Amino acid sequence: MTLALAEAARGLGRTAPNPPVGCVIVQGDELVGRGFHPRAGEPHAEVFALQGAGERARGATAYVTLEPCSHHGRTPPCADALIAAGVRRVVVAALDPNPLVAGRGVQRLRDAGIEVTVGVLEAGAVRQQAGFRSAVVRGRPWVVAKYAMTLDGKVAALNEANGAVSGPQARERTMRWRDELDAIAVGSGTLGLDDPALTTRGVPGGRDPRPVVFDRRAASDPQARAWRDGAVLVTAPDADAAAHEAAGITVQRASSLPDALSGLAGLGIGSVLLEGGPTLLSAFFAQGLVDEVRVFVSPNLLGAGLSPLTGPARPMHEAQALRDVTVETLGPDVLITGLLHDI
Ligand code: AOF
Ligand code: ZN
Repeated sequence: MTLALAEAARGLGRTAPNPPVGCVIVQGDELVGRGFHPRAGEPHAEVFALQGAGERARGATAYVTLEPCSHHGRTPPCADALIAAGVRRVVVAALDPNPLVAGRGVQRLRDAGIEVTVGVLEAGAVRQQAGFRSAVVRGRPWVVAKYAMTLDGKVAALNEANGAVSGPQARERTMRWRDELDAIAVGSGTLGLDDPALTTRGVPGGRDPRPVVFDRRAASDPQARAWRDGAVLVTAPDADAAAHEAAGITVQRASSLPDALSGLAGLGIGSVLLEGGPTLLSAFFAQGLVDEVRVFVSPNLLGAGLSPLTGPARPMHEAQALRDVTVETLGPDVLITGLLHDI
């Protein structure tokens, strides 16, 4: 299953609105087939793994990171393909929350006499599928807030737009996240100050996330670098976005952040990397819309500067505590991650 999860990871950031899924097929102690779902509309992981295995799938065990599908979507049911290939046992990491599947895939395999085990490395699979599962179950994307701060808790110097807080390894890690998440979101303040490219750089075979700009008044420059193909402007219902529309930008109108997030899920966005700035981050945190936090802490001091969050303030006993916390050193920087919601 670890291999199947590694296969699935190759599709991260490329499969929305579908999940990243991996499959390996084992005959005796030999790995005879492997595959992953490359993108929506293309065959599922099981199909590629079965193709690789050929006749050696007969009597074999298939490890799949998601319950094999039982429905005819853009592609035919994987459960039927596994049955037709003569697979003897199927090991599944997590059930598919898609109401069209939801246990029916496993049932169909069992009805055909196949031995099925569910729940192997489930937590890792569910985390890997967070974007898909969040969109299906909650109707909104999985939101990952990311920032880098100094040892005195500042994300930028005063009156200075650019200037990196953290080192090259932290930057490299951020680029990997951009490659793996469906969209990258910033507020209009960041767009105006930094004119960020919001692209993935230095990741071999990397692809760019969909830029999403939260700009309530639609006052941002429609010529900014973020407005490439697929970019989304999130703005108020009554904002004048004519210039953005004329520039071919997708305009998503919403009267609240939860509305905006459902709109993004409707556009097929399952996961969002929220990169700031402080106004947007604060609004998301205040409304309980951040699901996961990834923060770099760097060993330097500014004395004064911009804080990652601007409020509202909480008393200590109401501080938001992260779960499943990880701590990792990346060169001189420390990466702290954790969850605010379960998936
Ligand atoms: C699997 N293996 O590799 C994936 C699955 O439109 P379709 O045919 O691509 O079906 C999409 C749905 O299939 C998706 O919403 C999810 O429920 C499941 N994805 N299932 O057996 C895979 N990607
Ligand atoms: Zn399938």
